[in-house]
Amino acid sequence: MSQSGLNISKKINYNQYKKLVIQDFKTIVLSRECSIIGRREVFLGKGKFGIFGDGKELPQIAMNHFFKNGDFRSGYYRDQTLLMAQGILNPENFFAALYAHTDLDYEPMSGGRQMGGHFLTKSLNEDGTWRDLMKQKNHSSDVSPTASQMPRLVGLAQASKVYRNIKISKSKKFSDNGNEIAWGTIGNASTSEGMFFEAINAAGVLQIPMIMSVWDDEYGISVPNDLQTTKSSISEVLSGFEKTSKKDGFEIIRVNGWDYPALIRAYSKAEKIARIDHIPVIVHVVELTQPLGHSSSGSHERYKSDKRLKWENEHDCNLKFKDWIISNNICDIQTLNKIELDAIEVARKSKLTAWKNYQNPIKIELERMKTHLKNMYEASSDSKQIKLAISKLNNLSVIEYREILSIARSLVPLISGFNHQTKKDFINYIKTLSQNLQPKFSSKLYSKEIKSELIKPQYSNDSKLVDGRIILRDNFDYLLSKNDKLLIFGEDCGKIGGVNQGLEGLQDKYGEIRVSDTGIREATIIGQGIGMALRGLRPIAEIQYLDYMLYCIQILSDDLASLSYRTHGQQVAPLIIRTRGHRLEGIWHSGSPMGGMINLLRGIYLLTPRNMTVAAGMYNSLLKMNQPAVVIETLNAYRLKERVPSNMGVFTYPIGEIEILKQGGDITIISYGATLQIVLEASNELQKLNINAEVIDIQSLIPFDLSKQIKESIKKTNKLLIVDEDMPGGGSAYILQQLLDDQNIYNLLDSEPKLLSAKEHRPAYGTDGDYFSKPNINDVVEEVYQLMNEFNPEKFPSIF
Ligand SMILES: Cc1ncc(C[n+]2csc(CCOP(=O)(O)OP(=O)(O)O)c2C)c(N)n1
Ligand SMILES: [Mg+2]
Repeated sequence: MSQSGLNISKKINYNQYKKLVIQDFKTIVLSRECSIIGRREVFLGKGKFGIFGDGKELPQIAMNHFFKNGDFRSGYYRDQTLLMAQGILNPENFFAALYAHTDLDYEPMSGGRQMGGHFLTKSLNEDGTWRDLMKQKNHSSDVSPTASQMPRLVGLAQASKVYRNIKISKSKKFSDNGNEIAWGTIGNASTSEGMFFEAINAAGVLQIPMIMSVWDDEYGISVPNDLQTTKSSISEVLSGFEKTSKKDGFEIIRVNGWDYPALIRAYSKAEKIARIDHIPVIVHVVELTQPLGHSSSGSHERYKSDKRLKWENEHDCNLKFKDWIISNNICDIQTLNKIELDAIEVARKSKLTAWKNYQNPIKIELERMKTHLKNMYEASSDSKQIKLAISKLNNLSVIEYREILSIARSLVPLISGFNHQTKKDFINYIKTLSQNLQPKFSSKLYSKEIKSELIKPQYSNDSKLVDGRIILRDNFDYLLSKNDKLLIFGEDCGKIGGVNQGLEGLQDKYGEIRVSDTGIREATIIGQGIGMALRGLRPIAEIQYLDYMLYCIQILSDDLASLSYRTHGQQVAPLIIRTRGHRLEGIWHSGSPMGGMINLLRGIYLLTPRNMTVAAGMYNSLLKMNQPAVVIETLNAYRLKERVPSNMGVFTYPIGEIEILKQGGDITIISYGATLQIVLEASNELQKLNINAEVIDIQSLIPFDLSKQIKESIKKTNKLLIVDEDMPGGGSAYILQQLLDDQNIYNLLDSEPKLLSAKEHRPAYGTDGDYFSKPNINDVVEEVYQLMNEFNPEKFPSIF
């Protein structure tokens, strides 16, 4: 049927149509009421910050009619109406998020970890197995940094193309022949970000089913469109991406955000094109407003003219929808007014219930704490401080765990002289409460751990010595043959099989979907990986060189690294990032920005295999887990000779375990990646000087030495040198911190722990540039010798 353009997939009669329109009206007014009350709650101090979907309700309710089970959204903080329409977010959940309720039963999006307006749906069951994503509408977990939803959107849409074009076993939970759409939403101003343009270009090249809606309210906080976008119009700017009869591209639709029938027509058209033909679509939704301003911080009256504010009042999409319903005789004004009043009541009650649910467990702890204090007060002769603490607890204006614990913990040192069973109970209570609460804020940084095992590479008597890259290639070949969900892609990965030939011939063997070339666009290469991993595939995304990780470090950090944590483990993207690094030549080709990666990528494993057999073993281990990881292959090892294992694809290296490469009793030298070769050579030199060094390959920076084996070595040698080609205070500082904090090595050392790293600048070009920029054999030998000299000058007299 086509009532005023409403053209949803099922045929319906006029009465059903009217019902549907009225239901839409109910949803948008309820959503609006939640925003209004939410903003007030923040002003009352009950929430820290509020950002809401007011002014964007109508396009979302229209979009909802075409959003099917199996589809995915990758959007931003304005999308509450869509989730409400889909029954995924109710007003109580909405307010629970505003209060940061830590219980997932009440705040199912992130258990209070994300600020409100950041949504998701569960992709995993409690036991870590996949839910049936085809039986639900899916929302990939929102992030705050503007446009960071874009890279992942490309991957979510690309997954449909993969599922349509190749046969994949056990894929029923993820796709029905690739008919799923990835729905993107973004604010007009956020389209100024580079990632937006990168993602649009990638989607146009890939021709994938993505519908990109731009909610255009003409502002990005206070900055108007003429300062954001050329020609002040993103659809005009993007017109070069439009498809023609001869060339693939985007369908571009422009529509007013207050015009319900036009919106329905726009999304109906967009859906068909994207779902059936896999043509990407941009829907530029213009003439939207922000009735409550950008967020709870500040008001838009500060930067919008009276004329603009008047225009916004008149073009409020909810108001225009109401007018349209009345003028088309779909419903009378009294009924609509009643719906609005009911919405206010529902929102108000939901707010009260959500607040009560949030406060109840805290109040229980408050009472328990008071009881402990009371018991101590009664047992103590000098009880002034306890009395003061009780009075503070009695007079709290806000009841939160912080206040309760902080008052109690501040009291502890003040009553150090008081010894009584009641005090022991009090201290135990503080400990138990803290232990119970901490995981609510700190758990699930990493995916559920599956302990990896060591299946040693086996070698036949006649096993050949080959270039390391052959081992990688043959291992990938085996993996691709056994795991039909595995895809490998990146710059130069397809046709030529990788810049170091680790994928040689594999595109010919497995086709252009499974082993593919991409454009030079690191952020969306990662986005392809994240999105496809969220839809059940096993992507390996290649970043050509370690130095270029900087181009995608933001998305790795903000999206992938935080995914398990921010979703409370309800979503995972087991993406493997393959890259190569250490010790090439020059400023942009031999950096080892490990410190930066270690600090920015917590949540992602960071692995540094010293050769290609270890690298292959790590890939084999990772593919058994659900944990994202970066594997840095050692650049100068592709052409070093390694023996060919007979159990290719099967052998594994345990993740987070060190390997002792040389036994010794005088000093422990630890390193990883390319510097290991230098350390090994240096240890041979040291042997000639009667110094027997134990050389340890860390192999895995995150996680770090899970079995705490380095400590055992230091117990024996009592001396430590860390060799790292990162800058001073980078990777080496992290390694020492791990050893001090987690392995308690301080008391085991007979002398100061030494850190040998590169110079502070990026490495200079050429052989001499390398020698003078990064630690070399002489540096290692001299550093160790000096340490031995300080320890035993008689045996090791000064050499300088
Ligand atoms: C990378 C980054 N820079 C700045 C911000 C702060 N910020 C949050 S929202 C916003 C404006 C976004 O405007 P727009 O994309 O038009 O969306 P709207 O809020 O108007 O719906 C800004 C600057 C951010 N979240 N991320
Ligand atoms: Mg805007």
